[in-house]
Amino acid sequence: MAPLSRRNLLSSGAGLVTGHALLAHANAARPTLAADAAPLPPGLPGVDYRPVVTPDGAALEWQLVEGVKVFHLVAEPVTHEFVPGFAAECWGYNGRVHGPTIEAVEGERVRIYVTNKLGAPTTVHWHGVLLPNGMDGVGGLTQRAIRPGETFRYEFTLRQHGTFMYHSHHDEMTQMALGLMGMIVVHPRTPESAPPERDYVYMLSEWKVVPGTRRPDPNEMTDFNVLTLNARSFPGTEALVAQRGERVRIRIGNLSAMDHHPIHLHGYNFVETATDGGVIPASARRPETTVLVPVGTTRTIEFTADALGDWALHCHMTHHVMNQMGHGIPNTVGVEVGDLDERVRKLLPGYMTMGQQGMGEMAEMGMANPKNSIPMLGGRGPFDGITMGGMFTILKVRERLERAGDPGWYEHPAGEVATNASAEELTRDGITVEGTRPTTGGGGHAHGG
Ligand SMILES: [Cu+2]
Repeated sequence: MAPLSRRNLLSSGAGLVTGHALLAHANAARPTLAADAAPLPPGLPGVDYRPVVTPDGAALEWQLVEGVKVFHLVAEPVTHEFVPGFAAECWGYNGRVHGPTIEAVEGERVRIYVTNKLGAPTTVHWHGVLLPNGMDGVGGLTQRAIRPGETFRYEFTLRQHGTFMYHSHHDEMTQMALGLMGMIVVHPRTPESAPPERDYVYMLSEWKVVPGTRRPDPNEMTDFNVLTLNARSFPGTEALVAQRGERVRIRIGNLSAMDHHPIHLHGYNFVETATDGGVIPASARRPETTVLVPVGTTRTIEFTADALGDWALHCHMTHHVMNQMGHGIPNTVGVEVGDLDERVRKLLPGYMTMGQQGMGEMAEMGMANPKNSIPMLGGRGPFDGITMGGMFTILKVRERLERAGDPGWYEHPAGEVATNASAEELTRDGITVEGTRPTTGGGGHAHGG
């Protein structure tokens, strides 16, 4: 049986097939590998699709061999940097954490070799991809595990389009905690509409790396302290960019061990257009400002970049926008420490009680960090310290992007930045403020672009 496509239906003289029959066809028994071997010609970038961008990541290279797109994944140990100054000994693919994005086109045949250069057996599961059972990559269930030093071949015809994932399906708890995962994007053979100008893809994940150590701890179940977008934490995350008026698509997969992530975009309403189960029918789409990405799923959102500025894009779980946060600590909010610091310093030089007014002050203090760790809170913004880290990045929309890469900070039109109210303004509007002193206006930070 050939892959389902309008072209096949028409050319096989089945043009009279009704929608009902079409569904029956799609739900027919999964073809075997041999029966599924009549693919469409391979799709080419720039001709059949516009490639996606994986911020802080890369695409997996391929070559054409007799009409088949051939990929090669190498599972191996990788020293990975989450943020400059903070790295860990992880497991990844082809020298990267996470693995490079596999990009292909509906209807084509792919052959993916997997070489195991780890010290442990592994497999690769193609999450969401409809394929013959024996290609599903579940260790013990659909194949024996790939032993260290072995190379296995996976081969199937892509019978759908959408956003999927790949990951180890052997000793999942350990191997996924160490980073063995990546994204898969399958472009439609005949798109319903013009592809968006910007097409980004993200993998969400979470790690436990005790400050001062270099090995993610796979035994952690709840207290993750490194939350990542494409395996990077803010301020190490690359910004997204768009020009005004462009259509933007963001595909988000989540293979965190234990958490779902509500990803929130500032400044926009967007529409959720697809899951890893397929395209959401137009009648079922709804406007959103936050998309919940449960673990083990992908969600795709789209919007038009019509608002200029630097817009935050982040997980809305507040502990997921902290870096290396420790949670087993006493609550010091509101504590009056008196001469405690002075007394403790006799025993521990440099000691400081922190957090009496929350964590924000720590972003400003510039305290020394333990070796191989990062401050809990963000980085410098154009006005102040940004008190968010972890699963946080910035969408930068500009009238015109002169060159590739980060365009710098947004230059706001005059008078369009919130700033301290002047005494004249307060008087004009009848606002009385007891016990504080209004400063004169113009307290906004003048910043360069
Ligand atoms: Cu989260």
